[in-house]
Amino acid sequence: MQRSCVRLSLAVVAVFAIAGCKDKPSSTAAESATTATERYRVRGKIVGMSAEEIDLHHERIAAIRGYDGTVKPMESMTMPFGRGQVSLADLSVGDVVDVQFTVHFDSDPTLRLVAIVKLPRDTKLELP
Ligand SMILES: [Cu+2]
Repeated sequence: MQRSCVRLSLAVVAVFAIAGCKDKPSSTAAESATTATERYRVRGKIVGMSAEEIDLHHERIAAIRGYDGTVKPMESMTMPFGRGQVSLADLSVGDVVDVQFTVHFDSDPTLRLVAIVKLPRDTKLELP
């Protein structure tokens, strides 16, 4: 089942390539077809940031798929999240946020934000 889905995705990519779809480079289309696009959600506190990423001290994530494909919990930790398509303009260190992100083990940045919502600063987080 899994295998036939991958084959179908590749066939779809091939059709787009043949159709001469110029919206995206073919490598991007292939990547989106083969990379898991599972979306995760977690809350945390911004402890560092640049124009391109935030360092988020996040709460425990109950289930997340790792490099090897297995799904496990991830304990609370600080990790960098690339801004992806999200604007970081209104954010600053110390903000408490609720983020949604995707994971891309085959390209940088590995973690990419797809949504970020600022929470009240006094929101109680479960951070060790
Ligand atoms: Cu983490």
